[in-house]
Amino acid sequence: AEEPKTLPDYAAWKERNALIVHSTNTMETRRDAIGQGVVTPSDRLFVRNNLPTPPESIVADRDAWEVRIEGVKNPKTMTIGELKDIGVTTTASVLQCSGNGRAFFPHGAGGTQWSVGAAGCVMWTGVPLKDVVAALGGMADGMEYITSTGGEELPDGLDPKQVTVERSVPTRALENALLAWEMNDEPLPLTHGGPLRMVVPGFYGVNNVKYVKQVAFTENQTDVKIQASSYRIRDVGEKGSPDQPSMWEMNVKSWVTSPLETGTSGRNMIYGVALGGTVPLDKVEVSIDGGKSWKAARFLGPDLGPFAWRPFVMATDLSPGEYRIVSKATDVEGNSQPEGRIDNERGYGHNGWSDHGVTVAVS
Ligand code: MSS
Repeated sequence: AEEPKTLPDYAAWKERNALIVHSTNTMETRRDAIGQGVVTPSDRLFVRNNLPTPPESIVADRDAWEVRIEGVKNPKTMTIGELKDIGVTTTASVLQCSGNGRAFFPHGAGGTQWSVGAAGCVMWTGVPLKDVVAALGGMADGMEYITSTGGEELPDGLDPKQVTVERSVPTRALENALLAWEMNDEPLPLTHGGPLRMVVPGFYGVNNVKYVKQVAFTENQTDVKIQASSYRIRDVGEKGSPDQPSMWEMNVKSWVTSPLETGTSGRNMIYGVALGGTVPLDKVEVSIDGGKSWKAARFLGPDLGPFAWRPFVMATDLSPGEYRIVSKATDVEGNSQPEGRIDNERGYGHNGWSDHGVTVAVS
């Protein structure tokens, strides 16, 4: 199908030329629009919605938005205004869809055919979730998960269990999680979950629940479909089920952003971005011969912490010819990107360096 010329209304403020529009609910950043900065400009950030976006009216009076906090000693419904009195922090973290890189799976994994652009690095501002928990007397006994519920109105006639966006993450995520009302120094756009969003640094996109209306500490994971059977890693052909790994912490990953197709002989700067998920990065290496030999790249710009991505650059002299340029990131625990992909039914979590490379013709 041909790409629509215009953006859907709820995302009309975005930079059309920076995006590949897959559908009304899915847009990714073009590889050539990722740029060399640490923070992804909001108007270039990808979008992924499982349901129609709520109406603009929910961001009319932001401080009045209510979120129910359950599974603490003193459960309470709180407004954003009240949350703002508890505390505030800013965290840079990568937002990346679980299916980023799905287009590279040869078995035709179902779902949006994301290439590399279902990811961006964002500055989130909000209250640390652990401060909210402390203000409400601490977590209730025996709780193992943080379960966040999205505030979408459900389309008529659909079974809530099938469509509600509700995600559980293990309570180890409490250390860094925040309830965010700002993104990149501006009020959180409705498109990205305004007025309030659960942000779980280092965890895949789906866990960062938008327009969050309830945060519950729970003994078990929610049994809604998006948790129980979707976003589960399993072999090709298998159905999803709760015993399979859920898309929680992101893995170490990188990709080249420039040059992409053609280059001119002589000095070339090879740019890209790398992320470590929840583990800080140690290094990025770049190869111009498809992985036969590697050279260290240099990180660019400030280090905004373990959850941010790091742009990198490597200078190299190229003579006319064709080059397969690939990058490979390694974190401080020694985890490196694998060469290949790990085939799985829905094409999740792809961080193989080979598929993410680019072929550049230099003249
Ligand atoms: N939330 C809500 N509420 N809803 C929906 O749909 N989605 C997910 C997250 N959250 C949702 C939510 C996903 S899936 C993702 S990626 C993300 O989000 C995205 O974001 P943005 O802002 O970009 O749109 Mo995959 O893993």
